[in-house]
Amino acid sequence: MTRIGDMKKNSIIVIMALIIAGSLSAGEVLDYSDVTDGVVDIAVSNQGLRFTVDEIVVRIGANVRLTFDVVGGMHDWVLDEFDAATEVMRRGGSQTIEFTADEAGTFEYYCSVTGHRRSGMYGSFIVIE
Ligand SMILES: [Cu+2]
Repeated sequence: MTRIGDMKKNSIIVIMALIIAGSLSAGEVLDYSDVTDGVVDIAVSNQGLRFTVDEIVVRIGANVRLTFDVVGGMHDWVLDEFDAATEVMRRGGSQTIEFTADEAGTFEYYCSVTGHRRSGMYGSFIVIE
């Protein structure tokens, strides 16, 4: 193989690595720490074995209304510390749950379908004082 051929191959590998890295960090951060009364409406979906939201920040005492839409596969959204969980739903499923974030700290929400949490289907739920 020529040197030019090797360079082409290397640049293709670099481009593919960048695409993969980009898709892994697709989740967004939702910061509602400035909301001190009323309801915090949060929408989460999935992209393969990832939630579309990586991190949610709310103020302590926030009344959270979270809607989880499943766009592919079979998933749920679970946050143990606040007894908050949707049912396991298939593609097209949507459920809205409500809970009060009455404890400060950093908690982890996840999908309880076998293997999904380990595969990266989780995020941080941060409650600040
Ligand atoms: Cu899942």
